Amino acid sequence: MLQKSLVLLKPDCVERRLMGQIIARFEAKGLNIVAMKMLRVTPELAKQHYAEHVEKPFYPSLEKFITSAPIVAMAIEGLDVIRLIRDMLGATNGLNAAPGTIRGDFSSSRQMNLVHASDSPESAERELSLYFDAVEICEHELLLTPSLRAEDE
Ligand code: 3AN
Repeated sequence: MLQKSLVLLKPDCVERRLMGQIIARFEAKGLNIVAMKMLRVTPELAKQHYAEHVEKPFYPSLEKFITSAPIVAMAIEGLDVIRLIRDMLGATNGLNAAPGTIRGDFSSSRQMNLVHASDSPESAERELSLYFDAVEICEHELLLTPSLRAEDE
């Protein structure tokens, strides 16, 4: 099933100059980046994005981190892409993430885990609308799609 996921390259990713390497992994996998922008998350946006965590004791530290430097927001499209990107990221805590995953290869932290990605179709829809207007999504089919998967996949 063709889906879109909201992916954020977090402040640690931008500061550590890992943006290119991580975007390259999504491209190499054959996923389609259909929107991308750099922005600074405001405390208001942080509270909306992390609505499920706002009441938790670690929230102030999480908000301080996510607002500390610019991030890059992307909408990435592909078959089963919500699960697929979560698998590519690995476990939330970089210390537990399997080698070969993005966090497993680049992060040793629970908070500074480099990348966020939507965890369900419902959160993808909610999160995409927080970061992008509908007109900012550049719907296009890659010309090389026939080289990436069969017509019936
Ligand atoms: P993921 O980014 O894998 O979806 P979430 O949504 O569970 O993980 O957590 C988002 C962020 O909230 C984490 N990157 C981390 O900074 C923070 N966080 C989550 N759980 C905890 C916790 N138990 N203690 C401290 N921080 C946490």
